[in-house]
Amino acid sequence: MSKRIFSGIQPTGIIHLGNYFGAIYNWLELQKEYDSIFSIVDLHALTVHQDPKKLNRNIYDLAKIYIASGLDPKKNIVFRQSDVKEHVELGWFLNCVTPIAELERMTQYKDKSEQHKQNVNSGLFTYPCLMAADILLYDTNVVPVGEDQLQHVELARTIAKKFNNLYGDVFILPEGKINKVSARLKGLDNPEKKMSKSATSENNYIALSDDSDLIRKKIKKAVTDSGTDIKFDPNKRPALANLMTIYHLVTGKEAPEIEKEFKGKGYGDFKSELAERVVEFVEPIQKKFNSISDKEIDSILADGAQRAKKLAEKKMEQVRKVIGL
Ligand code: AQP
Repeated sequence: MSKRIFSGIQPTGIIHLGNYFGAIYNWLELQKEYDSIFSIVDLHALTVHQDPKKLNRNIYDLAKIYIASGLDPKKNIVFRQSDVKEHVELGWFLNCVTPIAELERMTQYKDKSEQHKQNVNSGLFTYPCLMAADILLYDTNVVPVGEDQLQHVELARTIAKKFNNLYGDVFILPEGKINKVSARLKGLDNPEKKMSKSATSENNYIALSDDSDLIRKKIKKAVTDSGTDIKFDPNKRPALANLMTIYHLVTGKEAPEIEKEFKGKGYGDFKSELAERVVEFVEPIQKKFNSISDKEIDSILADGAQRAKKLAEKKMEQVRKVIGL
């Protein structure tokens, strides 16, 4: 039996290059080898207030991005988290075995409660239990994520161990998997921090939906370090290294080749070229995105939900039984 992967993205409106290269890009390779489940994790999105109409639209758009990027909804399960109620049920059971101290250690909780001071809700705090449920519900072996989510996957593993110790061998212990090159793309306006959709300025990220002019504008505005030549040095020149990583991801060229290509040239030339390569990279995805109808998405998500539910129901029967319910 091939091993299983599970991963998801929140439908919060923007999918940036960090999400794409940290997650989807890796899924495209992994789907060839693994039994794969890709979710639109809409329940997670609710930890920050969402406009209901926009949320609904964002769910469709994220599904379109999955398909436009090349995920195969026939071979894999592509579904919406809220269509399978077992996630919430298992999430509750896992809440009841997860020590508060473990949740308090989560850096994302610390960061987000700082960012959303007016809405530090308990969902934000227990988010990792729901994420553990997403993963454990499907006997997942491997969870491909960006670096920021690795801590949550490790916690899912800890929770699974804790549950197994209490109730017997119910859950497979999942492992996180990151792509070292793209696990943490940095903000274009701040190379000290990850590229983030909740950044205060939209110049922080390039969204997959950005048009060519906006991409050019954002890359032109991207901060650079001191120095003028094009040299890959993440420690001394993190901003340039981040831009060179993006160049590598969209062209496949390695750093020495990029350095050679821009020998004798400066930041301006490099940035113009990078902008064109990024535009070229996102255009086919945007084209495919625009060709997919909401009706097609309805049918993909209905099929995915049915297949995911089958697996989830079976697992939950086992879980309820060992718990004594
Ligand atoms: N900057 C990043 N570089 C590489 N991977 C990243 N991911 C997120 N940011 C980067 C990965 O994208 C996947 C989906 O993430 P999510 O929808 O759960 O959102 P997130 O992790 O909370 O990060 P975002 O998208 O930037 O949102 P905010 O601003 O809310 O933190 C995950 O695999 C994630 O690791």
